Amino acid sequence: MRTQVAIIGAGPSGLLLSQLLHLAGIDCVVLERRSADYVLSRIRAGVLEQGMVDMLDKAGVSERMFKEGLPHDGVNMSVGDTRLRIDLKGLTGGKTVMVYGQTEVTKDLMDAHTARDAKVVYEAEDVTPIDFDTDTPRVTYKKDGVTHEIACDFICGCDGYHGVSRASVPQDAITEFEKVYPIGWLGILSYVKPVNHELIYANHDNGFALASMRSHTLSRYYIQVPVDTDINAWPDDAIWDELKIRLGEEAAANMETGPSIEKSIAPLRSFVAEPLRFGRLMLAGDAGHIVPPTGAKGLNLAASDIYYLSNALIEFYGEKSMAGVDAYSQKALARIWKAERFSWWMTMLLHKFPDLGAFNAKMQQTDMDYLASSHAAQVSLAENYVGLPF
Ligand code: RFL
Ligand code: PHB
Repeated sequence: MRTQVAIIGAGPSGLLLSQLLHLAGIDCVVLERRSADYVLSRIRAGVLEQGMVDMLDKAGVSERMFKEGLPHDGVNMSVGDTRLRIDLKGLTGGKTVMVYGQTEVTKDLMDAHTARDAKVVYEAEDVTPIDFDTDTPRVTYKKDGVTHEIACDFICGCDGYHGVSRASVPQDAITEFEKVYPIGWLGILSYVKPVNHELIYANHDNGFALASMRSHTLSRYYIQVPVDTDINAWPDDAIWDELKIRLGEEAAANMETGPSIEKSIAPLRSFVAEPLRFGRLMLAGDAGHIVPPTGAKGLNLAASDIYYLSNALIEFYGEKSMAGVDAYSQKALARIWKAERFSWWMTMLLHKFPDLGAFNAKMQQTDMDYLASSHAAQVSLAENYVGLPF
């Protein structure tokens, strides 16, 4: 089999890339290790930047998002005694974010692929990128016990943090930067009315909590827990009780509680691989970098990678030029590092750390007090939260 671009991974990165390349008349095949249902069962991101919303629109998969998504003009934060609403729209000259779940984005992309009978192979085993240091790369995989080989011009590794693409690169060709935090987020999804019409990020003495949502009837909450926490130690009632404590009295009074329909713990990590291109293999999304979820940047960074990468490939096929491909890694990394900085800063501001020490605790409270009193600091937070330009 031959294609122009072989894409490994059918998460949001891989499917968005495949959709944009298809619209530009470029042939591609997507290889996904899991089933479509499994991919859709992973509850992850909920907040989309304007840039990502625009890309989904350009990809022709925005109809349901505009109907069902919730545009948010502001976001709320509380640290110790300091409470603050960040007026995203007012501070950024009119920019907002869209609350629309990653599951829904992925489903819309999958439906668009199904509608055009696109080549997406689910439950592809042993996917292996080969010869990407030559001009004739290949990918092999097994399906139903039969081995297949795809010859292509480029391989795009959109296979997440644990994928095969980054792992296939020789160790001496890649530099990895990492910070692991000793905490995780315990998240629950429940069919209850959101406690507030906008998100609330809170740093309480007991630790971080976040009140988020997927719709007017579906809420998503998180609490900070030690990273090695056994999820069975947190029955639903205990989570609701803790949320009421950490989110404060007003939220507690408004909080509707109910059974969880999903519950999971995600570790917090900052990670960047450099470079993102190895000959004819390019990494995009979580395959190349991870941010802690505090700034809501992971999915949005995946989208900006795909913006640069799809344009580079369209330039290659349209103008027979490698210039865009050559520049991909550097362009993407410049934006990635800024989102890494913002996510790290939000994480350090909003969590309780076991070994923080008295000085750093003072810095945390002072950072928040400064934010509450400085227009410039609020503009900085707002422009990062709605997303820096591509
Ligand atoms: P994904 O979604 O991990 O998809 C990768 C796909 O590749 C497949 N795969 C393979 N396929 C073939 N062969 C192999 N060897 C393979 N290995 C893996 C996988 O099965 C999978 O289907 O990466 P992608 O597409 O780059 O997308 C990245 C986003 O998923 C991620 O950055 C966000 O979810 C991060 N994130 C958030 N991002 C935001 O922008 N806003 C948020 O509000 C936000 N909240 C979150 C988050 C992530 C969280 N968790 C659980 C990590 C909240 C949480 C709790
Ligand atoms: C979510 O709704 O899942 C969510 C929202 C904001 C974040 C992280 C996750 O910063």
